[in-house]
Amino acid sequence: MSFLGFFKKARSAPRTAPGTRIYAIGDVHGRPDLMQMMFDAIERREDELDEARTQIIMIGDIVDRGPNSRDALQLLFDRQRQMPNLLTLLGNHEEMLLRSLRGDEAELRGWMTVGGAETVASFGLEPLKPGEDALPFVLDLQKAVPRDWVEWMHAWPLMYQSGDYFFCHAGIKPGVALARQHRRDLLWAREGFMDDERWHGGVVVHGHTITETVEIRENRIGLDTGAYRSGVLSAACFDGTDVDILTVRGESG
Ligand SMILES: [Mn+2]
Repeated sequence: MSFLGFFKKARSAPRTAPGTRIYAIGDVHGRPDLMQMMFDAIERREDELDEARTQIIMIGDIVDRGPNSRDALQLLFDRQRQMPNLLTLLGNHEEMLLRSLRGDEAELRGWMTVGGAETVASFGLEPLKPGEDALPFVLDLQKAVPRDWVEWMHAWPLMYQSGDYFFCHAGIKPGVALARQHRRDLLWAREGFMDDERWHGGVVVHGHTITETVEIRENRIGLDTGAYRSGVLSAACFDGTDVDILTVRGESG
């Protein structure tokens, strides 16, 4: 065994920051029913445990594709007020929503084709049709989405770190230090990341790319089980060196 190989093997098991338990929840995509089920499942587990040291992280992509993004945001917004230990990371779909709200027409037209149409419908709007004038639509959208929700979403961070775990929506660019990752990679990474086997300096916990079950590798953990169409929302609980998987099941989309 090479010297380097020895060190690779000998690296101790990844762990959370001392005394911290973290639940990370995968892409919700317009399924408040499943989000509610997951909060209930976590609460049942936490009943006899110390809530003060528990952090809950939504991995991003609360909106789009699924049937009820408006109610998903409402549920999360209300929860956030009761739970200071709930943190939502920005997903690429929130990025598209926020850019569309600012009047970026190219972004808006692209967003309509990747799940944004379902989101605007959940806010009571007709999706923008190709060739239709974008400006009146943007003004309607700005009226439909509550201003305090927009400010709240603008404040969602791109990443969160605890001990050896690095949480972000999509992934990272391998070969670049975790602290130096670009916004675009954190929100959109897929090719070049999913199959990379290098150690990234932390275990990257992410959503964004759908897998049938939670995918646990040495250097990354994928949580997106395609809730909007599978009816399966997944989460992982990290506590010291322990990792547990939680899933809730509802109707498939
Ligand atoms: Mn997603």
